[in-house]
Amino acid sequence: MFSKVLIANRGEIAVRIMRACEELGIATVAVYSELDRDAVHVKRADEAYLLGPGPATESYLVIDKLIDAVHRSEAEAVHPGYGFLAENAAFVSALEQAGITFVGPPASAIEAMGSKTRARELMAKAGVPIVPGTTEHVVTIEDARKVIADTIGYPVAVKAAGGGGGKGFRVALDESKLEEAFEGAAREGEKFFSDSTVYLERYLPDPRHVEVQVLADTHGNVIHLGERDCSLQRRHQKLIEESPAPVVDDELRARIGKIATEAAAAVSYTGAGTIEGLLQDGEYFFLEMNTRVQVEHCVTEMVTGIDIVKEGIRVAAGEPLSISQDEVVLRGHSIECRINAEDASKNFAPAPGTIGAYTEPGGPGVRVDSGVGPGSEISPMYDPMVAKLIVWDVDREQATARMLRALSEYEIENLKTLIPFHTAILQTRQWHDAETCRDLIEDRSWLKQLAFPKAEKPAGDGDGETAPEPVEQSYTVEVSGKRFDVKVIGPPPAAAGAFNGAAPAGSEGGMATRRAPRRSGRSGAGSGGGGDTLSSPLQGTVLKVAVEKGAAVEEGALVCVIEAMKMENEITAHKAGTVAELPIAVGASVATGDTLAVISSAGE
Ligand code: MV4
Repeated sequence: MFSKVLIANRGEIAVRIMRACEELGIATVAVYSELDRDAVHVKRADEAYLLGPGPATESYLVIDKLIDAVHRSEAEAVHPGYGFLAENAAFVSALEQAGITFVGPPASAIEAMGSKTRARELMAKAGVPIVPGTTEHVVTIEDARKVIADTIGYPVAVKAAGGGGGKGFRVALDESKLEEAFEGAAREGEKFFSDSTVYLERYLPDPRHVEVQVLADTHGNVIHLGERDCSLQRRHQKLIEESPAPVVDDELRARIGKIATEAAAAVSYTGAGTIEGLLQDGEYFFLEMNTRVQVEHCVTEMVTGIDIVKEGIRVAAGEPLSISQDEVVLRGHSIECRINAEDASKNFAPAPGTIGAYTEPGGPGVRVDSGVGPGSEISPMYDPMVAKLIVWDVDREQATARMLRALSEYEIENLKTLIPFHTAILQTRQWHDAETCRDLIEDRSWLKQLAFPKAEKPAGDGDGETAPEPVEQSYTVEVSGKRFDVKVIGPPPAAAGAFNGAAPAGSEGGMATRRAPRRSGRSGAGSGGGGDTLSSPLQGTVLKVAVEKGAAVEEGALVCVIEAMKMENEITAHKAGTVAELPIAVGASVATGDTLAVISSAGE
């Protein structure tokens, strides 16, 4: 087994991996960006190394900097988590060349599954059922018309070959919509993956997203841990996941489990991976393989009792899996809600900010995987998912009740999160009946049920002001990019800001915590507060302006689309009225807090 592992990630997944390492007796090494100096994952690790400035392209995505941190820390292996470099074959090859073990599959398996057309071809050859369509690129629209006419038929899904997770995915219901779909998918493929090639699939009208967890070792063992249902998505972002899938019985589970292990074996897979597929009328079709540990792995852990992250580390160290297929038993039901810093009532706009008071739920059957705590800053620069709330109970109905109880216990002050959204969704009839939720989120009927957020406490609640004078003070210092915690014994410094402004480590310990000033002018229930100004919740580029100056808008109407972090964010009117000012144009850059529009109420 390894003695030291570097975790090339941040947030909740970095903490999750560190927990597994600690249980295996492995020392942990964190890496961090300048924005993450005080992040939970950094404090948690045994050692930490600075990578660079905030943008991931200057920190978490820089292969050379990561390899340098591995050498300096003398870690033997790197765990990539999900996102960032987790599915980057070039990273895995670079580690291989440097003699560092990658906790994950071989580069060849990542590459094989990275190209969706290649994956479809390989799977078809291995006898794995794929969604009917092409296994080769469709170069021109004329070619597309011909294949559709000859074999696939309408409606058709046009997907980018470099895609996955819904990026570069368009649907053409009939021939008149084909050109738009074809060009849209190609454009998105070029933008996100520098690959404009597309392929075609029959569009399944109302499938369930069912994925199978697999584990494989280097001794030829490939097993599956049952399935997860991730049908509740918004624009291809999963929001709620559960295991087992409500519509999968033992017979179907054995069938899709066999499909999944055969798919993994076909690419000589090792480690933890997921076969994503669509289930329609009892038929299962391979969609793609995710060659990493996924966000939603926790629900499988809850119903199987198997620690997927630990198994992945064991396999990377050359050990055999600790369980065989016969020993995998599903028990009860587990649900996961993603706790994102997003405002569901504003079209899921990112809602970065600084957390005030913070209390995680507890009690029987409740698990929280988080990467934040009181005072944590949620930057618009990274993934908005700050935590996952996972519950287990004996069946789906009781797990739902337990989740609602846990959501009500979760207190995250000063930050808009999806907690009210989850609370509303889990009380709908559609959730109760385990419907596919196809239109549930888009039709916004759940909006009516959104609970009003608790009113903010008045500022200046005196935290720390009367704290006794400490005689022992901890600081964090960085020496040549390596992080050290130091203890200074003596009278406290006169003001914060000593040591180049480093914040006292463990500031829970009595000293005043530096809290960001509470935002004023945002009173009441938080739905815009009655002001006319619609401010940008994020930094980005205006892609589209959907209203004109002088126009009347309804509350919730689309005002503009802002691209940030390669995501398109719809910004909607916070109130009904007339667009009095509109100081934005397509292509313009906007900063967080900039005025996008001024909407004056009718009659003003
Ligand atoms: C599909 C599909 C229908 N037909 N492919 C792709 C990425 C993943 N986020 C879902 N994707 C879909 N691919 C074909 N050929 C429908 C979806 C889909 C979906 C499927 C199940 C449950 C919810 C879904 C939400 C959006 C899209």
